[in-house]
Amino acid sequence: MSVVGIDVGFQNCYIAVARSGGIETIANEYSDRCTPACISLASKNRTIGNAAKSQIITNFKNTVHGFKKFHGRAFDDQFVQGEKSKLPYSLHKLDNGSTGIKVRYLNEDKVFTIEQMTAMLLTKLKETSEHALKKPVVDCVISVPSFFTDVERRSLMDATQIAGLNCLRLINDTTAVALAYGIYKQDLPNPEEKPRNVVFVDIGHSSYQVSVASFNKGKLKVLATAFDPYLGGRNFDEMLVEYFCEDFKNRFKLNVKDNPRALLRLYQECEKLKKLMSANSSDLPLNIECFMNDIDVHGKMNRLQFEEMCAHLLMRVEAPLKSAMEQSKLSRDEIYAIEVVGGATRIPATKERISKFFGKDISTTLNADEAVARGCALQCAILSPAFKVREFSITDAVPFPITLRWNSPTDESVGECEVYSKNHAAPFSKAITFHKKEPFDLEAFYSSPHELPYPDSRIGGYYCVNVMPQPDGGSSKVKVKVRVNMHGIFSVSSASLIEKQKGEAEDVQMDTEPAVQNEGRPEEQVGDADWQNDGEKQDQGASSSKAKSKVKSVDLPIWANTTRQLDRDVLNNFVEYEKKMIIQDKLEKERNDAKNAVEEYVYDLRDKLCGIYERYVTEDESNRLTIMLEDTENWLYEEGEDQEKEIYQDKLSELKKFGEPIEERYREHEGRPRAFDELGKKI
Ligand code: ATP
Ligand code: K
Ligand code: MG
Repeated sequence: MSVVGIDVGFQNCYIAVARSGGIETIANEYSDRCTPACISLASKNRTIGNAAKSQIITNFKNTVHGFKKFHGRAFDDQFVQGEKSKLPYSLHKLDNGSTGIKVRYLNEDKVFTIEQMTAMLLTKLKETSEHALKKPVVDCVISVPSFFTDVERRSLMDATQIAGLNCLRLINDTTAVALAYGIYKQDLPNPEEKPRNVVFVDIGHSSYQVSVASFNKGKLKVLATAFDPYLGGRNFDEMLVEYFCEDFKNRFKLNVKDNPRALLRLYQECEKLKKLMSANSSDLPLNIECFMNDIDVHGKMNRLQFEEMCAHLLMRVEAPLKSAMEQSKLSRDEIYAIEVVGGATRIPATKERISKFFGKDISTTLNADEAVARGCALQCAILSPAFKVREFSITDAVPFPITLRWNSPTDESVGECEVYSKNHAAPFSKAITFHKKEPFDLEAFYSSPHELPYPDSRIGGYYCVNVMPQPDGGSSKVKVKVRVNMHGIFSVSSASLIEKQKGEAEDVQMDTEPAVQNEGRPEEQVGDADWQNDGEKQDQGASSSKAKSKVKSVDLPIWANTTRQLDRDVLNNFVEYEKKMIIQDKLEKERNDAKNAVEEYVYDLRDKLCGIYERYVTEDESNRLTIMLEDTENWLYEEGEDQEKEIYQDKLSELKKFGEPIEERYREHEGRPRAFDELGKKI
């Protein structure tokens, strides 16, 4: 099994793998450890990552980026609508109401779902890791913002399936960072000692997350999480862009916002300027040649100006820190360290704000870009039976409280109960006992919609069927198991009818007050009603197993209806389509490689004809070949520009028929003394 951790960022993705030497962040084919979350669709193929990023301006309508937070969101969602006007590509409302992305692909208009877009990105990251590990990659752990709700997580899980990955765990960004921080620490307090409390801060391109975690030897527990899902580096870029749009309007009479290409260029330049300002407080120039209408523009900015301009953004740094600390019930002097990661924490003013809040220096002992991916790989290694890693238990926290509501069609007894409070340990299973004479409905939802960064608080509906009265006409005891699994996804995982055994005391529990007990046993899986690809084996953080009382239990089916999850058939179609696109990309790459091979051969042979081969060709031969090479070169720019792979291969063999005999003559001659040398050395 493969041990791979993937940080799927809004802007930047990183991969870490476990190799014999330990956890290693790997580079892609551009020797870059960062793969941009960017996909460019074209008439013959798609390009993903670095190559796609370079198409953002040239192919802006079909180059897709900044879509991570559309997962699980309806097209009419306020957030989606707000983003839509800022995107260079088009969004499209899908039949089921969710958000689609409309592009030109293979010379056709095509709408992809968000799951498909992320799957494309994952395909690329999968290939990069396969290349590094030199073996197929299926199992992995993927990071997710801690504030992602059930629907968003399910949507991301669908994407992993489309890409052919088996995601063992969706791990919260800050939890991955905490793991990367803690697992190698030799000096953590013993289990019976006071834990070490550390605050983790991750400010990325699109969002800001905070968590407080406590560490003892061999374990970490997330005490609290807080976030500003809409604050990240891109907000700072936007401020700069706004400023320069205004500036260029005044000084150059340019309407930048009317020109998508110019606007995209301005975004790129402003991001560069922002980064430069992190290292330099003096006036810095912003110059763009041939910006719009053949006009070169120039402007300047310094850090102080920038900070004033972004004061309202910087003010937002405090709230999540305050919230996380309040939830954790710790005082500031009980905090051992504040560890910051994520690109936007490099803005000096964000760091200052964090440091000021705690009244102490912040630590940057972790790699700001790679810590999330490394944490993911470590979690994958822990879950992998094939990989030895020190024992380390991770208890995460439920970010939003979850309530379960129930009712029966006829007896109209409605009741509800908060099954997971805020910051409840996760993953975690619970059992709830009902006394029912007939099938009943369960409905799960987030208890406090006002604090949810998502417009819909519903999680799912579940119908518990085959419930009948006892032979004596009394209520049956139905035990329903619910859980928040390894991915942070809620489910009603099973239901069973507990048949009363003789002598057992009559249970007096009321329907409206179900017994909620904590279960420490591993969960069995419900048939096809439930989430299929669940890597969870055993919940952590649960108490020890309870002694089983002497009862007979009969499994009951549950019909689950989870909001806005992809239909199995649709998902399978997407899996097939992704495979097709992978093949298409491969064929296109081979075709291009074949074309490049012809071109390279032409240049190489031409060079050598007047160089090292000169002594081995007659003048006649050389002239004939030179003409041939020139013809081929012209052909490549004309009718040969866009041909099938085989045509290029034929062209190359045709040239080689003439080129190779010369090469052989040359080798034979040049090779003789060398072979002799080598032989000489051996003796
Ligand atoms: P998210 O976590 O929101 O999904 P991400 O993981 O892709 O996004 P990161 O890679 O952590 O985001 O951070 C990218 C952001 O950090 C960008 O806005 C980038 O401009 C910013 N950034 C990177 N380096 C610097 C720097 N030296 N100074 C200021 N900002 C920087
Ligand atoms: K990242
Ligand atoms: Mg990130």
